Amino acid sequence: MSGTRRATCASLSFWGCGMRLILVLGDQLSPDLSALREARPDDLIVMAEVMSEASYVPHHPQKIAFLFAAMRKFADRLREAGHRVAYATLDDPDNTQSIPGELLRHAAAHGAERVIATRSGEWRLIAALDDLPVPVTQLPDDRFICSQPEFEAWADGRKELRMEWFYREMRRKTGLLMEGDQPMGGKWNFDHDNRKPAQADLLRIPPPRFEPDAVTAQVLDLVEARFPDNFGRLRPFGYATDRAGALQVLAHFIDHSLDEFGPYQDAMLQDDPFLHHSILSPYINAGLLSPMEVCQAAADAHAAGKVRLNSAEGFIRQIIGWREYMRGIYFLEGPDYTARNVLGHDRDLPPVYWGAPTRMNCMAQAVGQTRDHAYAHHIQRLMVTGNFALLAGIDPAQVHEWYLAVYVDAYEWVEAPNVIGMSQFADGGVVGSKPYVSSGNYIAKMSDYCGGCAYKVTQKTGPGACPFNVLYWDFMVRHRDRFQSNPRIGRAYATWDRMDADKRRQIRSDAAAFLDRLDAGDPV
Ligand code: FAD
Ligand code: DLZ
Ligand code: SF4
Repeated sequence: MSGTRRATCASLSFWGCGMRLILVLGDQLSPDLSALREARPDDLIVMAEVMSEASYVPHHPQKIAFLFAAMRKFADRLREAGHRVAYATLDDPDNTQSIPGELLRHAAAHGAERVIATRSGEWRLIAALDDLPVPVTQLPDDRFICSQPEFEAWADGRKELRMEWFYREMRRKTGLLMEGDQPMGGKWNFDHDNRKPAQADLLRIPPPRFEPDAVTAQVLDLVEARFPDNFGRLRPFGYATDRAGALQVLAHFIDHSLDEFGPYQDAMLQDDPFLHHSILSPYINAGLLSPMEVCQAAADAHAAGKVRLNSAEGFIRQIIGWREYMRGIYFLEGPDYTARNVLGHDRDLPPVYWGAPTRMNCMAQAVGQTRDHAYAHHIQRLMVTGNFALLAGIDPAQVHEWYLAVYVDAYEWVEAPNVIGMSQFADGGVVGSKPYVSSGNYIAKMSDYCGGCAYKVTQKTGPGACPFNVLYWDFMVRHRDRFQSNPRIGRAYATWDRMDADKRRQIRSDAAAFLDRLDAGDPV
């Protein structure tokens, strides 16, 4: 090495002068990734499509295709920017089919002295990299608004963590929708203006779909051949797979859907999977869009008078509030979080989650669109499939694996707090102060599903009664000790206690009969 080179190298980094491997994972497709910011011209960037990542849960084929296509295009952009990139396709004969294996293969081939990575969004990969027999530096993932030390400092000493307080900190930190130190419009949260059911006959412009180009078409053939049995339809595939496409989805959302997002964000409609939702989570989570640019676009649209405040605020809260909060909780709570099960639920996930025919129209709608698009919106995930799993007492670890597998935006850092915490209350109240459970009433109010259902939502007992009606009370009674003093749902027990004793017996026996059918694998 020349004297000049040695001097340059010493001034560039304290990690030595030898060649390093820079790891870029499938959900780290951001040019300003912390690991990429460290890249020197002679470093080798390693990207790999590997079976270990593609099969640790049975991912939806569209999720695998989206990531592989986006990874291939991102690798091309890195090469165009002058980087050296070693990219292994899934069918490359030299591919060792795991991230550690690929790093070791390239370390041996190139004599690399160190691996530089951005910390993964899943504990298992962080541990796998820590265990590598070559030195590894795992840098913080700073594509978030709140760093982990900042979240931990915020959480430190609080008796309970609540998103709403955290969210206010993030509003102050980002300055989004702020007037000085006060929230725009005089309130932090405009949810009381939201939560309206949607009308089926209104014209809604669906999100843009993208015809597969040559790269995506090749990936689709690969995924079709290698993952033929995974739950979910691969085609038609319409996700964007690069930043330019993701920016188009963002612009389309801001122009056509954001204004109505607030009022209708909790609504559900038959055969309308997207309503006014943004469908931006796959792109933000994979790194094609940054959370701040998405929120800034929403705030700018409000400032330009194109979007009402309750919609801009509601949307921004989901991202700088919930999304950041969930990530903070995942890393705060540690690797055992996904094994939590405070309610002791142990029923197997029933076949209806994998598309078995069902007479429950709400479940058929939510699971059907999950199969078709690898997508369901928040209320379907929470109040249909999540609510049903919780009421039926399904093992939260199996519920967690299902959500991690079937959604195009699912990575453990965001999926687990939503499922184990918010949806299944398996963490005992770390994420939310009450379980999100409801009878069929909520679904009837927020959707048009019940009209087309074989069950009757107004019927409380008997063979035709909506299963959510009997399961709701069964759940409440089974967990009375835990919830009767909960200020947010404890009052329900007064209603139960006032009910006629025969009706209570009937509800419990209907619930038991329904759960027996579920366990037997009978259609429900
Ligand atoms: P929109 O409704 O348009 O919302 C805008 C954005 O806000 C989203 O793109 C997302 O980035 C963010 N957001 C909204 N709610 C949440 C939330 N609770 N947590 C984190 N971010 C949020 N989101 C994921 O990104 N990955 C998951 O694996 C995931 N699993 C979930 C599982 C359950 C049981 C529940 C109840 C929610 C889950 N969510 C998950 C949150 C939410 O459902 C999705 O972010 C949202 O449906 C994505 O669709 P969208 O982009 O159209 O969102
Ligand atoms: C989800 C996923 C899949 C299906 N395949 C790959 C892959 O082949 N290579 C890769 O680098 N990443 C993949 N990913 C994303 C990782 O699983 C993700 O980085 C971790 O789950 C951490 O969020
Ligand atoms: Fe779902 Fe019950 Fe309505 Fe049927 S009646 S769609 S099961 S809530």
